[in-house]
Formats: sequence, C-alpha cells, structure tokens
Amino acid sequence: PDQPSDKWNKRIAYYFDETIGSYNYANPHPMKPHRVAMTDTLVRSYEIDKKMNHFDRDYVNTYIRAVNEKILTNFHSDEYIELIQKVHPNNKHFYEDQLYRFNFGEDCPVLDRLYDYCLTYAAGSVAGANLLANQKVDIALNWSGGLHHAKQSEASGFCYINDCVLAILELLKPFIQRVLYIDIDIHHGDGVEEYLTDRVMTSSFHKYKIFPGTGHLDDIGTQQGKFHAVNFPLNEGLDDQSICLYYKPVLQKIMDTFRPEAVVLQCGADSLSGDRLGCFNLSIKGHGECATFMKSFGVPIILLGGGGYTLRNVPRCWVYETSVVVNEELQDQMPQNEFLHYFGPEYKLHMPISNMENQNSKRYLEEVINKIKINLNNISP
Ligand code: TV7
Ligand code: CA
Ligand code: ZN
Repeated sequence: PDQPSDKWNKRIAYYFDETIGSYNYANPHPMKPHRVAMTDTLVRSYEIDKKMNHFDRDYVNTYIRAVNEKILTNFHSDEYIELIQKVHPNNKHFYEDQLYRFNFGEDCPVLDRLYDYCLTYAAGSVAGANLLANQKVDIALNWSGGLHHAKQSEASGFCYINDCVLAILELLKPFIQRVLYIDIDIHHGDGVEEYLTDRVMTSSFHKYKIFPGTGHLDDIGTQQGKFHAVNFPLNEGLDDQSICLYYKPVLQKIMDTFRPEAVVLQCGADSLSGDRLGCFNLSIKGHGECATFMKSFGVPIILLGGGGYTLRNVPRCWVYETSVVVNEELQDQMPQNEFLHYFGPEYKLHMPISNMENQNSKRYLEEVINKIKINLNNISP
C-alpha cells in the first residue's frame, strides 16, 4: 500500500509500540520496559507528540520490507537468533547448554515472548535509521532501543539484540559514508565498539571499572578501526559542568575531524543523579546537553534509549530530550497523566541533583581530553 506523501511532514519520526510496556524481566531485575510506556504517556500529556510523526511496529511491518527477521542476522549469528526464536520460559531446560554458551542468565533471562521483545525494540531503530537514510526525516527517536551490550553471538547486560549496530548498518547502506555513535549511558558501549571500521566511529563516556569493565582511555580500536574508538573513562560524581567543559569539546573535535554524515546517540539515563545502578550526578538538563549540542550540527540523527533504573527519572529525562528535539519548552509542573503518581510528591519535570563529590578532578579531565584530541589528530576523512 502507498503511504500519503506528507506522512513525514514533521521531519521527526517518533517510534512507540504499545506492546513494549508489557515485556517483563521479572522482579527484582532492574530493567523495566514499562519506563518507555511512561515516557510515551508524558510525551502525549505535554502534547509534543503533535510535533512528530508517530510510527509503530505495524508501520514498520507494512512499509519497510527490509525490517524482518533477516535484518537481525546482519550483525548477529544465525544460531544465536535461532535460539532467541525458539526459547521460552517453559522450554528453556531443553536448551541449557546453548543458553549458557550465549550468556543467558540472571542479567539476561529468558523472557516471556523474548523474540517479540527483540523485534519490537530493534524495529524502531532500524526503521528510524532507514527513514534518515532515505531522507524522509531529519531526526528519529526510539526510546525502547539503545541496548548496546549485545554481541554477535552473545546476550549481555540486559541486552539481546544490538539495535545500535543494526541502526548503524542501515545508515551505511545508501550514500552515507561515515556514521558517528555516541553513548552517554553510564556503562561502556562495548557491543557497538566491536563493530568499528574506518566508516564508523564510536564514543562512549562511562564509569570505569564497573560492568562490563572495558572502555579504557587507551582502547582506541584496531586495524581499520584504529583511532575510531573514543573512550572517556570516568569516576563517580560526574556533574553537568564537566559535560559542558570536557565532553562537548570531544564531540566538537570528532565532528571536525571525522565529519560524520549521520549520528546515532544512545541516551542511557543511568548516568543521571540518583540512578539505582549508576553513580554519576547529572541533572536532566545536563544529560540533555548532549542531545541539544548534537542536534545543533544539523546532521541526520537518531536518538535511542538505553539504561535508566530509577523508574521515575527515566521518563523525565527522555521527555525532556524529546522536547529538545522538537524545540518546545516544557513547563516544570507535570500535566495530568495516568502515571502522575510516580512523580510525586513534587510532580515536577526536573529533579534536584545530589550533593555528592565529583571525583573527576579538573586535572584528570584535562589529561583525558588532551589524550583524546591527540588521537583524533590521526583521523583523515
Ligand atoms: C544498557 N548490574 C545495561 C547495564 C547492565 C549491567 C549488572 C545488575 C543486576 C542484575 C540483576 C539484579 C542487579 C541490582 C546490576 C557481573 C554480574 C553481577 C546478576 C545478579 N540486580 C545498560 C549489568 C551488570 C538481575 N552485570 O548499559 C536479576 O543489580 O555486573 C554485572 C555482572 C553477574 C550477574 N549478577 C550481577 O544500562 C541497558 N547487573 C536482580 C535480578
Ligand atoms: Ca557510555
Ligand atoms: Zn547502562
């Protein structure tokens, strides 16, 4: 069927599939897909959905033939995908050996309707990238994506399918020569960094020496990917000012040297102050600075979700970043919505940061940024 030609008139594609909130990692697992449904509810209560073109999995299935089971094996191995397709909580004892081999376990349990879950979040990233690549829109959003730890043949850190890599692959298909991946989740984007070439640059800041343990400053990529991994390892207490003074200049330098033609921005919200798993001290505005800054270059960009474990703060963060994208200021007082009780007693969009000490000294941050800049001088686009 033909789609109306003005389907993408708003130039911003927003992915949300209603089923996403129904997938469950089972308590007490910290990952809650419900936070994406809460985000959508906030987006609609602030009425900024009106400034975007919404699409869901039905749209993806109807219009983008490329997004089907086969796309998953662009990055992942056939046998790994076959297992994800077959395995259920009721039959998992038949697949014990394979589940062990592919790293299923407490972090990555066999969810009910696992394959559906994977397709649901990955479809948004691939289809969003496809819309950017075909110049139908300038910006795409998928808050259910950003599962950056998944490997070619391995589940890892709550992630099964690496939708970030699949989005990058979709962007590289047409005329786009170079894609930049930026990762502001508190964890290192290790699964994406595995996919480096001279056409893909990855940059992650992260708390160093927590899961997954990779992302050292001297980890700069190998072979054709050499100098294409930019890692900014950090200590706890990272604050907004450090982002502005030390991470934005890194992004600026990357834009100047690598000159990407498309950007994938993973917006993991576990780098916010007060996160249940994280230990940084960013406000929602500080976190959103990365989206604001990257949008300002006018390069096609897809924003993805990621981590975020203090349930009430994740929707705050992502609705704010949605507002940045659509260029609309939001009132701090939250409008009436079905999840308002999560945001009490303040019922405010923004939340205070903590008084924790920033254990990243000026001297340390300067040392890191200088090393990164020296490495980036080796890039010749
Ligand atoms: C992108 N930290 C994902 C971040 C993935 C972090 C980990 C947990 C955790 C898992 C649970 C659970 C937990 C309170 C926290 C070495 C281990 C230690 C499992 C208990 N509670 C993202 C992955 C990280 C699972 N994993 O970047 C079930 O915390 O540190 C580890 C590995 C072995 C496995 N055990 C934890 O944000 C989306 N997991 C409760 C129940
Ligand atoms: Ca990161
Ligand atoms: Zn994380």
